Amino acid sequence: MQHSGRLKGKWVLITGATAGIGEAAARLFASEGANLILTGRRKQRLEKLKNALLKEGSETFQVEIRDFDVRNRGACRHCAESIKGNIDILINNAGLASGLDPVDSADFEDWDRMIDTNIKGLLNMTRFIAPRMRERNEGHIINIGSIAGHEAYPGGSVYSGTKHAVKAITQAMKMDFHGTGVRVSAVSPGLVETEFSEVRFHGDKERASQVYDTTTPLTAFDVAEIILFVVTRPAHVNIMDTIVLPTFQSSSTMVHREEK
Ligand code: NDP
Ligand code: 8X3
Repeated sequence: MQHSGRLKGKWVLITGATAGIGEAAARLFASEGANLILTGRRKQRLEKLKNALLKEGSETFQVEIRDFDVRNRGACRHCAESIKGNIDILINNAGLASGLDPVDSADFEDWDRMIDTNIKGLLNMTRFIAPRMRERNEGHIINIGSIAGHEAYPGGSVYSGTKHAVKAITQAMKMDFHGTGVRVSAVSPGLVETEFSEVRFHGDKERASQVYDTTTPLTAFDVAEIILFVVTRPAHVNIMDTIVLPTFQSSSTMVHREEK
């Protein structure tokens, strides 16, 4: 892995680094020389990723892992307290959609899972990491939103509601840090081929693959590159949000599909 070193010496905490966008960001940020704290519930995946990054990369960056559930506030606090140094960049990426059912028949557990992870998990991590950013008068918080945070679609009432909340939280957080050097941004992608749909359809791989197979979605790396762009702007530049769609997607419900 070639280091260009733009993030050399920076400490970056990525939630949900065991798959998809979080994992791609970990790989890309490692290639920029960042020190990483990678989190997620699946410990074995974190260990595997850590070993792969350290093997491929030079010895000039460090990788730490923490396995916990962002819905568990105590575990989030414990993670933050276990970090001795300063976090320069917090990427609140852990999140999911669970189900695609209309509001009158959707599953209550799906709702709780999305609300507790996408909203409260993001808030938990921010609450425990951000105070030290304020103290130091620097830091950057990136919240992974979605096109679903800018528009709604049938079956997406709660997922879309959580991502609209991420948008509102990002705007208010920016105001909370008004006048400081702490930056707050969102990155809001459309369709990205990750484990997202498999999780949404409760492990139904065939249904999940149908979401991506007849179109050309974004890759997790595409989104990681956008995150990298956002965090590598000069200190006086704060990108508030970036909506990034595949060329074949024009809204949440308009996806151009062709048999491949
Ligand atoms: P993946 O399912 O591939 O990855 C999700 C990550 O979140 C995993 O690392 C998972 O880790 C972690 N995660 C989920 N729940 C929890 C939890 N309770 N505690 C800790 N970690 C958790 O999906 P994506 O990479 O696509 O999703 C990443 C983010 O991007 C999400 O916020 C999603 O809403 C957003 N997004 C995705 C889009 C898409 O089309 N894929 C489009 C727009 C936004 P583990 O299971 O090990 O805990
Ligand atoms: C994921 C994109 O359109 O499937 O946030 O909700 S979508």
